[in-house]
Amino acid sequence: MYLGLDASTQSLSAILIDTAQGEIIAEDSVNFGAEFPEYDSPNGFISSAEGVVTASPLMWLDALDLVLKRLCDKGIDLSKVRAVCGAGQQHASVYLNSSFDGALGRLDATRSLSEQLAATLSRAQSPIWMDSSTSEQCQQISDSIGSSQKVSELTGSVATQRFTGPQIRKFYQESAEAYAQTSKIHLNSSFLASVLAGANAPIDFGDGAGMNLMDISSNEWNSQMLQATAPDLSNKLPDLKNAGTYVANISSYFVKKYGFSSDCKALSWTGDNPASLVGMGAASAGKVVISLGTSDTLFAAMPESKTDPNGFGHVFGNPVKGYMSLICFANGSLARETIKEQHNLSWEQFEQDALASSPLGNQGKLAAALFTPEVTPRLQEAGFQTNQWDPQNEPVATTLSALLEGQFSNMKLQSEWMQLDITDVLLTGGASKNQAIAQTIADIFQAPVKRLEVSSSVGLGSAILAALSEGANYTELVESFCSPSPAATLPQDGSEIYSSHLRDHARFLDLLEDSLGY
Ligand code: XUL
Repeated sequence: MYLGLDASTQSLSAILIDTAQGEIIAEDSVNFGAEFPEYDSPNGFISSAEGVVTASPLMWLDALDLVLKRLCDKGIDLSKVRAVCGAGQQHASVYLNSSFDGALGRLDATRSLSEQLAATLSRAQSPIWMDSSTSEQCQQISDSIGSSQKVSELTGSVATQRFTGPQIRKFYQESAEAYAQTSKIHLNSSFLASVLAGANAPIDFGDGAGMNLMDISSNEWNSQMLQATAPDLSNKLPDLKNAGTYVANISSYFVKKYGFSSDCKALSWTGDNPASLVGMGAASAGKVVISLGTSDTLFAAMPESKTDPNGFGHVFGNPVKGYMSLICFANGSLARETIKEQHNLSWEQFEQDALASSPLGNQGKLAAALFTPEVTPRLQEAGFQTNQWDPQNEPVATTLSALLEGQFSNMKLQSEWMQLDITDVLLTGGASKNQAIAQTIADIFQAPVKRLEVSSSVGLGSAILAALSEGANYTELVESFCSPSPAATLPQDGSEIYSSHLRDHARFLDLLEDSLGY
């Protein structure tokens, strides 16, 4: 059996697979906001002034303890787990002092992880991917390297606000002393992998590429980028290795507390999007995935590294082979939820109203949901922006249509640099069950939309990486675990409407960029 963990923005989930039987044995999930009100993070993070968004690494540790306890309480025998792998929300960084290594080796199973590791943090909160407070640092890094184009050539992305390098630079500039006392900077993924292994785990090429620090062609830390970011950084970063690399046998804390075998292997983790690529069976080129989570993302495997000329898209390492392209939209599920709440709708009503809404193209009524600063394209937080129509004077269905068509028209437009030949769209993430969303995507991308049988492609991808580390065959695992459900949502016959709609939407976004761009 193999255990995959998914440490995302709002929850930590576990999935246990049996590769011999081709079966999922158990799944469980711990929601941070619901389980840990003491962290004051109802959606898994704390936003403060000036775009600063952080989360507590101790909350992630409490969730790790709780999700494993829940599996045990369900009667799952964790001694059968041969290897554990995982994936974390990308870009989030954890800052640790010199006591971290020793504390990892002495974890006492009668106490909690958070209690024992609290004193090892040199920074109480972790900046996460939703943070948009580092534009100055991005500019400084680009200037120091020469241009944003050069940064993109070196690292696969222009200097990007939510990426880890600019965050590290800001920490160094604002808290030089705490930075000096930091002996290790982990990502969410490598931090949790280290805790499981009881020793520092490497960062993988998928998550490493989301830092603006890794050379995308050699998969090594790039000395120019490290220098442009902060002093002495090479001594503070873990090694870079492939996801699923053996780190150590699982720490005795987990053996004693949750009954893992002392032979169970703790592996290096990856980021949630690279793991999702694996779990969707899309790690070989040819399939495009849309993941609907706190952020919406679109990604696809890419044999060779190709960068986005507009500077919004990214190239990450693909944990199975080669590269993946990705674009991320910050106004994903939380934006849909905001509109749903504003209109007092249940998700069923949201779905029905949006499905029964006005004709394709929404009669030219366009919108962009900007409930948090958007990263693709870069637009300030400005609420529900429309092309001069007032949602108050329209039926709710018009607003819902404008919301969904706006989100996915933007996604289609911003994915053009990838030059994807889209035959099918594979949908995953919490909102993928929503039929109105699937229909909108099918119409805008003019392609059939398919869903995976399993709900968490990130956890599944991690469990698959664990199985691959023991020599399993990816194609066979994809056949057993990643078959899309037979039913597809087909596009309605609206290709002409949508090509003119997309042109209108592109013009609308240009205007928004003039007034709200940052
Ligand atoms: C990707 C990104 C988000 C996070 C969400 O670049 O920032 O999709 O990975 O967890």
